[in-house]
Amino acid sequence: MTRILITSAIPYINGIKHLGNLVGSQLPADLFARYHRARGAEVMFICATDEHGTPAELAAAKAGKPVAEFCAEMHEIQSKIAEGFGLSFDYFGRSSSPQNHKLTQHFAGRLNAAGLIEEVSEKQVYSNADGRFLPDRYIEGTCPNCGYEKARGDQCENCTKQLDPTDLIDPRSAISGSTDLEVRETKHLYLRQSALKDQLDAWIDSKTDWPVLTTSIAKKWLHDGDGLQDRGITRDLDWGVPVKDGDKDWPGMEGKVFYVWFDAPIEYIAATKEWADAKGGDWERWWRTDKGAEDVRYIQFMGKDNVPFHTLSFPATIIGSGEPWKLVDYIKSFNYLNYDGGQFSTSQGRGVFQDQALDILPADYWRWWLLSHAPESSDSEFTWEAFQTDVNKDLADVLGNFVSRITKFCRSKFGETVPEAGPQGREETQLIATLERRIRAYEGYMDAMEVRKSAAELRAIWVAGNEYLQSAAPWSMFKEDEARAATQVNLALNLIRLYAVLSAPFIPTASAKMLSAMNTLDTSWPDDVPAALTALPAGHEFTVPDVLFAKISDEDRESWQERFSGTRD
Ligand code: B3M
Ligand code: ZN
Repeated sequence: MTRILITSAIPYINGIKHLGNLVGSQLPADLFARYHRARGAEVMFICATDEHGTPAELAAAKAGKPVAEFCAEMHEIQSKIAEGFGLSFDYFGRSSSPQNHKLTQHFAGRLNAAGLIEEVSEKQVYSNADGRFLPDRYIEGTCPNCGYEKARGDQCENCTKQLDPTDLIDPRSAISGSTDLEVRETKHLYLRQSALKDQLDAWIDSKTDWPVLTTSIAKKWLHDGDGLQDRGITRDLDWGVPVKDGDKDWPGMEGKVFYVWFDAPIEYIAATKEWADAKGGDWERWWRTDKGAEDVRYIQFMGKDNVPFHTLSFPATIIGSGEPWKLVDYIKSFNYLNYDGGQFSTSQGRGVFQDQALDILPADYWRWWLLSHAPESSDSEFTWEAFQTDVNKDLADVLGNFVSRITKFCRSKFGETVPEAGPQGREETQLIATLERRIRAYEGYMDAMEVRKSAAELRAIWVAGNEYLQSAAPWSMFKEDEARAATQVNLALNLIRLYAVLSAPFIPTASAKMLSAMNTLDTSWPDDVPAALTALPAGHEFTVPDVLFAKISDEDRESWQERFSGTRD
């Protein structure tokens, strides 16, 4: 049996995420996890909250809570929201877990033993007003690479360049805004990524099937300027994984913690151990190539700003450890989703946040729209008009209408029972040929993780059924040839089950409703399309479902547009 390990970038704990975060990692990861499970693969789908670093400290301070308490609460909130969107994680871990502390310290110990850690006495920004060193995100300033004025000390979100705080031009404290900063001496650990440059370069070169968005970002950081730089992996913070050399203390590193981007990807592994500890499974057969993971296919999902860490830094940790850990096989990365002419922004509270989205509409509406507009080849844009138009057309007019029309018609003429099918005519043969071609194309796009093309193909599969119904018109046929109408209805009712199975990765709730209305537990994949269309035999009872998708009215659209035009506090 095929085994597929899927990880989604782990969202920061600092607050509720917007829809852009959802479509850039967790949602497509869920799409493929559900698809591969439906195709019979054994899937391990892992996500977690990213709880360390300055984002967590800053958010906890803003909420007036101790950081550990803030993280525990926010983890619960994010976990409920993920459930609300139907994200089918096998485990939703926490990077602050004891498992991750231990594993992170273990990797640091291995890297040190391999001579890949350097102790560097460096100058760091100290804020006199705040009475502390200001790492990463505690400092804002102008990006030396692109001139963006709100670059953070760890990375410029405009041009994706990884930065060190001292690189910033005109730096200021993100805590107090103070510019009374001075540079002081402090000791830190560096991961000697440069020593692994050739290995990483060859590894990236071997990934000829990766999206260009992924490899071009990796190549840029490998070759631009002076090439791949060593990275500081420790910080002067209280909250985080204490710096240790395996299980031994690290002289001179007392009171320091590992940098959040060092421990966050390790959490993919640690969360699988959290899963094993909580549920009693074997985590090593997913992660250790000496313990069964050599035949696992490992796929990561993330937004483009996370790519440098996943193509270079995390692989450097894995390769540098000298241990047989599983390396990623495929990295699917995404551009940004914009909001109504600007950017979604967590810090500025701009756009629609995940809790608000679920407040106004069921998850499937969002899942369908976001996935069918996934920012794959370029940034894409959410507008309320497009959302209303597409959802009404695809979900209500095409799929919803198909289901409601045929179940109601059958009820009125044959009762809530699948009628007898006679010999098929030319229209049925044509429909089945179209479905076969399109279903194989859909599988091809899903296997290739082409999100938009998969959605377009699924839509076309729905449309084919609607067109068939339109031209077969059993409601007219019934008057002249009842047996022929029965054949058409039999086929169309079977098509509802088929649609439920094919659509479940995109719209799991509606699919479950369709299956339950069709009174079947048969979710088998249509490897053989004609056979799949006889799954519900004559005499099989069903019920007419409630409306699957209500249309979004102009009034609703306008009121949401108004409500989400400003910023959230
Ligand atoms: N938390 C950034 C983000 O949420 C970061 C991802 C970590 S993946 C190991 O976009
Ligand atoms: Zn920049």
